[in-house]
Amino acid sequence: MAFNSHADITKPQDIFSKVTAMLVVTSDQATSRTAAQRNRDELESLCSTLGIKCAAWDYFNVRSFNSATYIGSGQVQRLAWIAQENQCNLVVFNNSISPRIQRNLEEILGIAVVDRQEIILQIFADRATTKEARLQVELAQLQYSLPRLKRKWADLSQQRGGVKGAKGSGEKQLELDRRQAQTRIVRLKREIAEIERSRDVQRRNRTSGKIANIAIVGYTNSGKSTLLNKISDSNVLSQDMLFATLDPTTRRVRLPDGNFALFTDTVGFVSDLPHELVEAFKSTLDEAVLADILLIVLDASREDFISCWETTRDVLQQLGAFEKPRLVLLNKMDKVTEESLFAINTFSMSGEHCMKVSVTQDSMEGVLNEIAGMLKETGL
Ligand SMILES: Nc1nc2c(ncn2[C@@H]2O[C@H](COP(=O)(O)OP(=O)(O)OP(=O)(O)O)[C@@H](O)[C@H]2O)c(=O)[nH]1
Ligand SMILES: [Mg+2]
Repeated sequence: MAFNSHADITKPQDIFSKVTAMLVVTSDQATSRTAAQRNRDELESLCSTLGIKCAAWDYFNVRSFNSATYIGSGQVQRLAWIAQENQCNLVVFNNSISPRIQRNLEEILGIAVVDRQEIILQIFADRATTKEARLQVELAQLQYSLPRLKRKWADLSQQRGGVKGAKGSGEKQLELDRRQAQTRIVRLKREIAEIERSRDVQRRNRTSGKIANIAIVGYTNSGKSTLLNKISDSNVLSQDMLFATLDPTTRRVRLPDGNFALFTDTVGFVSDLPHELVEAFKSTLDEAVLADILLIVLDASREDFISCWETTRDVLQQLGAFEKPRLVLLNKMDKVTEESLFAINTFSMSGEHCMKVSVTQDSMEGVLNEIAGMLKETGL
C-alpha cells in the first residue's frame, strides 16, 4: 500500500464537511470572561473558515487538570448533554489536547473531538497552493497525526469487534502505517530542504546587494497583502479570510527619496500557532529574520488588537527578529469605533514607533517616507 498523504490517516475533510460543532473554551480562574469570549470568537471564525457550523459553546473552568479527560468526568457529562441538545457531531477544544485525552473523550461522547491546532492545520492544508506550501503543510500534518494514528486503528478494531484475528491485523497495519509515515516525513524534509537551498540562493542575491529588505508581518487578516498590493501595484490575493497568504511574495518598490527597497509579504500569525507549523514554515517565517526593517501591520479595528500585537511580538521574539528596527502600522483606522480609540491612543503613546493608517483609504506616501527615513538612520 502506497502512503499518499495525511488525508489517508484521519481523512480530516470527512470530519469537517457538513458538521455542526460545539466549541469548548477552557480556562483557569485567572482568565476573564472577556478573554474567554475572545478565544471563543476566534475559534468560531477559524471553524467557519472551514465551513463548520458552530451551534453551541461552553466555558469550562478547569481547577485541576484531569489526565484522562482534561475537564473531569462531571464536566464531560455536561458537555455531552449540551452537544446532544444542539445536535452537534463535533467538539472543538480551544486548547491543545493530547492524543490520549482526545481518544478518551471520543469514546465517552461518541462523536469526533478535535483541537484548535487541528483546525489551523486544516485551514493551511486548504490554502496551500504552491509546491513548497503543500510540502510544508503535509509535513506539519504528518507530524501532528503520527501520535494519533492509533485513534484510527482503535476505531477500526472496534468496528471489527468479534472477528477473529482482526485486532492483530489492525496492530500490524498500525505499525506499517507508522513506518510509512516516518519514511514520508524524512522524504518531505529532504524535499523542503532542497527548495530552501534554492530559496537561499535567491535570498542571498537579494540581500547581497545594496537594496534594503523590508518584511511585512503581522496577525492574519490585518492587511499585509493589501499593503503590498497598494505600494507595488501587484495583485497578491488579499481577502477577508484567515491565512489568505501562505507563501512570501517580494516586490521592488521605489521610495519617495528615489531609492529602491524590497518588500516581502509573509504568512500571517495567530496565537498558539501549532509548533509543527512553525517548524515546517521555518524558512517562510525566516523572512522576518533576514529583513533589515520590520513593517508590522496591526488591525486596530479589532477590539482585541492588543492581544494581536502581543502574539505578533511573541512570534517575532521566538524567531529572534523583534529587536530589528520596526514600524507598526495601526491599520483599518476607517473602521475603528469610538470605544477602541482610547486603547489605540494609549498604544501609540507607549513609545512604540507607530503610525495610524487605513491602507485601503490613504495614500501610503507617508509610510514609505518613514521607511526611507529609517533606512537612512540605519545607514542603508
Ligand atoms: N476597512 C478596511 N479594510 C482593510 C484595510 N486594509 C485591509 N483591509 C481588508 O482586510 C482584509 C484582509 O486583508 P489582507 O491584505 O488579505 O490581509 P493579510 O494580512 O494579508 O491576511 P493573511 O494573508 O490572511 O494573513 C481584506 O478584506 C482587506 O480588504 C483598511 O485599511 N480598512
Ligand atoms: Mg495576505
